[in-house]
Amino acid sequence: MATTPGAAAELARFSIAVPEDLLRAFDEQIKRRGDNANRSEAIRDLIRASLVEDAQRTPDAQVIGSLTMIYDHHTGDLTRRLDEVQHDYTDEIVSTMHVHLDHHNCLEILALKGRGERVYELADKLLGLRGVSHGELTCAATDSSLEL
Ligand code: NI
Repeated sequence: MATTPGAAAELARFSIAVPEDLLRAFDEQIKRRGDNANRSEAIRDLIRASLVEDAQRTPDAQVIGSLTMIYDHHTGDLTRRLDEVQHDYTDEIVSTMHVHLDHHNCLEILALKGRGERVYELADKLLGLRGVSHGELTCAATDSSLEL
């Protein structure tokens, strides 16, 4: 690929390892988005979206939300590590639900309430564990939005 003339920033190149079926599904999604779409642009969009999401965090507010995770419980010592992290956030984790989806996959939903900084830290730690294939933190309200 040629470098973009007049680009605001130098382009850095990196390579990533992705399971083939995941890459195939991603390419199909890119194709649906039109002629100008390509992997690099699609990944840049994902990075920007992730940074925007981070920028919207409210570390000083009390937040109320849920964390959803799907993971393969056979992955290394994942279940022990998930447990270990959660035991450090007993003030923030109000309730948990665990569903055994199939032979491999577990769905776990945590109801969370606490200072944003702690809630985001917990979500980052859990979603960053190897073997957690899907995950999303949803902050439904803050203490001040509850009064609106
Ligand atoms: Ni399970």
